[in-house]
Amino acid sequence: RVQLVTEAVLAGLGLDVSRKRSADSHKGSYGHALIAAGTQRMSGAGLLCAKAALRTGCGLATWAVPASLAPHLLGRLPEAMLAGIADAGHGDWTHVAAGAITALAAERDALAIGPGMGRYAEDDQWLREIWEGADCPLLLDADALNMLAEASDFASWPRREAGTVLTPHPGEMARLAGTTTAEVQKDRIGHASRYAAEHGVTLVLKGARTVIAAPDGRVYLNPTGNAAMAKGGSGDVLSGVIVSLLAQGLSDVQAACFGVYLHGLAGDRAAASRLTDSSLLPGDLVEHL
Ligand code: NPW
Ligand code: AMP
Ligand code: MG
Repeated sequence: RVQLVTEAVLAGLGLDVSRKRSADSHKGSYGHALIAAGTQRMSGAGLLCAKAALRTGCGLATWAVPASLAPHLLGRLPEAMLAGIADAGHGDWTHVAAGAITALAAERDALAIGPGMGRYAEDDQWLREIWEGADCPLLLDADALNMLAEASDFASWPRREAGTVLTPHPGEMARLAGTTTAEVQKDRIGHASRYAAEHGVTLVLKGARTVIAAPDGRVYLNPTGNAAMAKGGSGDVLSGVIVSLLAQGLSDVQAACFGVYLHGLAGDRAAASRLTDSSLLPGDLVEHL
């Protein structure tokens, strides 16, 4: 049965959406998110993701980038910690050791990987090392999904104990499922729910009326959001929102449903604050979280 995401449904998932921070809480009470995202060419994706994570309430965020890119990002997001990971000197993720990411993840509460990472040949085993090595909840988006789509042995990867959330747009879903964007759009619920059940992940199929499919067969449709959000960077913001909720201790299904709902609501409020729905920037979504 397909359910529309409402505040009542979120409450049914065990979420208190009007929860306040308790007066004696501190940054350690709200989790530490790790965001491995961005390259020379697409540092904005990492910036949007990390900023959205902090705006969604995690207590700490570390933004991991290839080391040679780090000096160019100093001061861009002062609230986030910047972790430069040894690279080949070009500001991209080639030659960045997967073990360096899992080592950072071991000290943190959730990991998002993929936005603005770029695509490299034969990198699916690199992703597998992270899939198996990171024992915190994991969110895969954008180029991490493209890596996953290259992994012919994905069916034999071990099930992760901590939650796993995948956030493909229809183009990325088509690559994962080995089909076309048009076929995905013809049966969005079918594609999302089959993939989630087959691979034991929570799958968020983005686009107007985002579908959230849980590994146990539950399916949700999100009513918030609008076409003003159809601009490069909106998805990078969503990854930050969801990883922040995972770091705060929400389960994969809770974080996916609440995150998609909040992201769309921020988009609705941001769009209402503009004169036209053409002028919205994904950065505005972050300010309306
Ligand atoms: P078509 O053409 O319809 O078959 P890609 P990307 C489809 C980073 N970014 N409904 C559509 O396919 C990302 O994080 C960095 C239907 C479209 O042509 C990634 O790392 C930014 N179809 C990287 O760029 C800002 C839809 O997918 C194709 C659809 C590449 O990501 C931008 C494009 O997908 C960007 O976020 C929908 N709702 N949505 C930055 N400022 O740093 C997508 N499609 O080839 O995977 O490229 O999504 O731009
Ligand atoms: P991405 O393609 O990765 O940048 O993700 C785009 C984000 O914007 C996803 O969260 C989509 O659900 C959202 N989005 C894009 N277009 C629309 C739309 N027409 N209605 C609602 N949400 C949208
Ligand atoms: Mg995207």
